[in-house]
Amino acid sequence: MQKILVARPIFPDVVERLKQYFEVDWNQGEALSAAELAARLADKDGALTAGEPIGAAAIASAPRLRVVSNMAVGFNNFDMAAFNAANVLGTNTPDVLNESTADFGWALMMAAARRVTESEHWLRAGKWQKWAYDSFLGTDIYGSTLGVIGMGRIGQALARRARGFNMRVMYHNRSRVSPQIEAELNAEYASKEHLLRTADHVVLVLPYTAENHHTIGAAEFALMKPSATLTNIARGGIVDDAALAVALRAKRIGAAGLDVFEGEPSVHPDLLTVSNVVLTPHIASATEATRRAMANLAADNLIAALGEGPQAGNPPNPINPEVLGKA
Ligand code: 8YV
Repeated sequence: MQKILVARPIFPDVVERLKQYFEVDWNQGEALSAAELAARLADKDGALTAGEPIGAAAIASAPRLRVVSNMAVGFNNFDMAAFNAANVLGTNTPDVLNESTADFGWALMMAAARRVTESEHWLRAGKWQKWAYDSFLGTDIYGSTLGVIGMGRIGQALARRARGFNMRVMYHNRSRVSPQIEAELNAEYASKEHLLRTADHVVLVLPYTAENHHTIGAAEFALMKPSATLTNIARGGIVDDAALAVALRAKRIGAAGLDVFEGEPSVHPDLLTVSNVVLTPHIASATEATRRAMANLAADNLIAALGEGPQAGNPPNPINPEVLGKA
């Protein structure tokens, strides 16, 4: 039997499925250090990860390794050059999380714009003595302008929901989406600068790459409307969190909603002391149904890539299909 590592706790029934095909080494404890991960990969043919960094050192420690299946759509934790050099396949879990993640983008954006968590903390602290005309004034969503940066599958799902809020939709992306999709979403392409100047609510849904590290920082906040909100459901590192805390505290922008952070699970301490930001612990895809679908798809990819099961040899979501069959 081939051997696999499941690098972290996931749904036990999905691990049971994997056990039908493989000898499974399941880490049910704390996150593995890089050294522990390398040691546990040494005799493995495949691995299931969910954000664990897999780079040249981890791959070098695993001479038998043929596939690493990430339970996530984002795969910035994989060093794809190292995967390609060693003919290791990477797989991810696109599509199954589009709608839940888009829903959560709206939840964060609306909570930030309408000061939901900030006012709740105030209420819980026993500070609600009377109604006041100027208590927790926020920014309207209905009839406003949505600016989506990153118009991939999740960005499109998010933009599609704007119709019910009678919003103007602008987007910025590496390349324009098709005229059909623009028409369906009623979305206009804009430069990043024009979008930042114009949008009332900016939402980040782009993949993290080395090129877009801190692509939203002090210079970008200076372009935005003072009432605008910024929502990040993409990746930490795209936003300069220290500069964001400064902009929020100075009311340079109105509010922010953040589900992802540079260096998470650590959160920049300055963000923790700013009131006009909603902070959540990377849960945009976290519904029971979606996380199950992601786990099962990650298992499907692993099983198929290692030549087992009904899709043997044809994993549904190869990131670097060019290495298939080479290992
Ligand atoms: C994952 C995500 O839950 O899919 C992604 O890229 O950010 C989340 O849905 C997280 O990355 C853990 O794997």
